[in-house]
Amino acid sequence: MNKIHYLTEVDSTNTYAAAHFDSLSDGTLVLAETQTAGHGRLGRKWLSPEGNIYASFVMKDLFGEPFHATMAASLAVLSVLNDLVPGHGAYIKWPNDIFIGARKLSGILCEGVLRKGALAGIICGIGVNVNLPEEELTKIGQPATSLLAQTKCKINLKIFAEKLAVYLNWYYIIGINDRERLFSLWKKENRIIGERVVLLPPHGSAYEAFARDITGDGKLLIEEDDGTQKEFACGDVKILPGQRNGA
Ligand code: BT5
Repeated sequence: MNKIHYLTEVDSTNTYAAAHFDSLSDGTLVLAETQTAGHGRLGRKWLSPEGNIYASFVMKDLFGEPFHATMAASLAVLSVLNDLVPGHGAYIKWPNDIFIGARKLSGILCEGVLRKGALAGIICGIGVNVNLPEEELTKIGQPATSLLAQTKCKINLKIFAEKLAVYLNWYYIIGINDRERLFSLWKKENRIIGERVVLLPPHGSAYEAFARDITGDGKLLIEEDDGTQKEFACGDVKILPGQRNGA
């Protein structure tokens, strides 16, 4: 039986789940109708009006790095889309996004919970734009989309959330038992290998390179124009359309 903890309004489901980590059982999904302080990476804001999914999944089994939790969450969102939105065309965009075309549909933020200075668990935050109308999407600072904008159909959020809880637990179990399998399932759904990309490190300026591979610990292997290969561990990536090079 999957556990869903329903909230109406909250500051952030991630903040709530971290604050209640000890009393929430492993595999619980905290779900809110709206967030007043939804956040992304590096303190960025996550726009959180009613009509979307704002959820945080509690993982107490430390089966890998926080990045493995992101993998499980991305695959769970894609599985829900496969069930509810035939022909959705969504894909994973390294490191933590789900896109349709060049627009962001969903973002994932996994945060560690510390106890006595050691990692005790991971809170896996998931935002999905489900029934957000076009006029709300324009308030987001980058190209974004929703399932409503894509299909012109409203989706029942309760059904979405229930399926999400099932698939999160499913990929969590896969991760606990077979991390390699989780990684290969996740890697297959990425659409970045062979693409020309702009890399934006958290500190420093943007530069272009080709994305060549994703390493087993979730880093992007890039090739610069002089042929040097290196790992890109964190930051933002933009795929440049029409410049694929499979070499
Ligand atoms: C993310 O951050 O993509 C992770 C977002 C995680 C949100 C969930 S909601 C439930 C849980 N509780 C939280 O407080 N957070 C998690 P990042 O890669 O840093 O992207 C943030 C950027 O996405 C923003 O700067 C905007 O440009 C854009 N953005 C904000 N709201 C958006 C939305 N609703 N849809 C699409 N893009 C959005």
